[in-house]
Amino acid sequence: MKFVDQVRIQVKGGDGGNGAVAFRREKFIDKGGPSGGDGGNGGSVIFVADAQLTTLLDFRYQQHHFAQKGQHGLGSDCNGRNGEDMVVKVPLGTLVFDESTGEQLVDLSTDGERWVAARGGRGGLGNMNFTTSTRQAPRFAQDGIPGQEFTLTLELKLLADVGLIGFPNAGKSTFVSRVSRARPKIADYPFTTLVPNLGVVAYKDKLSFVIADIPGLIEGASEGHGLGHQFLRHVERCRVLVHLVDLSNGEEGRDPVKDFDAINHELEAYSSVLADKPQIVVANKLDLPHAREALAGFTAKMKRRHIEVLPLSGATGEGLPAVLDACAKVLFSKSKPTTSVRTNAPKSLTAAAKAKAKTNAAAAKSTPTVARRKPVASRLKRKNQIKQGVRGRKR
Ligand SMILES: Nc1nc2c(ncn2[C@@H]2O[C@H](COP(=O)(O)OP(=O)(O)OP(=O)(O)O)[C@@H](O)[C@H]2O)c(=O)[nH]1
Ligand SMILES: [Mg+2]
Repeated sequence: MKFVDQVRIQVKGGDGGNGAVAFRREKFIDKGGPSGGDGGNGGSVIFVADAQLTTLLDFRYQQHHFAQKGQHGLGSDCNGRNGEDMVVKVPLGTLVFDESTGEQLVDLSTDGERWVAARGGRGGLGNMNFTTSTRQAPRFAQDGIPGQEFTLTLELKLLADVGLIGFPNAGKSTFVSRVSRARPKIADYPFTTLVPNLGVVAYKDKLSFVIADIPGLIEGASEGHGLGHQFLRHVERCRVLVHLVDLSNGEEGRDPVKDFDAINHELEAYSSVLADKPQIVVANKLDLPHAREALAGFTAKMKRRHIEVLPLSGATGEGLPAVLDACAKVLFSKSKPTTSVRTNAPKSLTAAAKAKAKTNAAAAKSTPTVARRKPVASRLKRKNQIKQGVRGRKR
């Protein structure tokens, strides 16, 4: 299935129905009085967070979401029917932004959470509401109010507890397939994983957590190399990162410490929030003899930085329980994480990368509160007119 994590859509609440101008006419009832009913209210567009959805793909094909209009008022004191609300399901972790201002309006991060994206307009009053002692036959009624209309940008940031990071081919997808029932594609060429995958890990004592496998990072990802670092947004909300380092790379002349630093450099370039997350450093592919030989050297170098290294072989499963325990310790224990946490910040960030990181960090820190839209002047004017009395169509 195609993975889409950013879309632009238009939402509109239904217009309120107009009030009716009508008079009672019956045999032997002369001048029966006004009997125009009220218009029905327009339906609203309501977003509901749904844990079953994982992509915004549907919104690529359906970009306009218009709720039903209210029915106009009728004669014989009959009110118009209200328009039905339109319920739009969005994946858990969807952020909604106002397209014109760029303001974050809501963060739908709880299953079943509802948010009214565009309110429907109120129906107008029929002429039967406007009789007074001196105005017994009002020949006017109120118009319905138009529904709200907005252009919104939806952005998906998957909600996972643990994020997997590392170079391509580090064994991230293999790890996810070993610890969960997720079956991502695994192959011995870089960039096998093109979109994020989620897996649910059933840990001990009925505890479980969600793990996210994202496409591999390479040096210069923040400048767009490889698949870039756009997928890092999906591990931005994780509480702990598992950093897989492929120790078998030494055969190709690569230094695992340099690999480790390169990935952290990319995290730093993306956002300081991400770079400061607790990291569990895992040395992978230890079933291979040259990887096992490299372990002692890598562990010693990391120890000098006060970073603990957990040995693992994703292929044989050796060391898996210890990695899961380390994740669970951060996720479920109230005490501060004691697992290996990166302590050395990379030094040589370019000025552009620093500026980018700053903006990303600010965006990540922004509180996900429901912001209220500022009323538009024309809408306020219309509201006041209605409050003050009748703004009707003379008929
Ligand atoms: N020997 C050995 N091979 C492994 C191990 N883990 C993964 N591999 C192999 O390494 C290759 C890459 O594994 P993936 O799990 O696809 O790596 P990835 O990090 O998801 O790679 P991308 O999706 O490209 O970023 C595959 O051929 C795996 O079979 C391991 O522990 N030992
Ligand atoms: Mg993969």
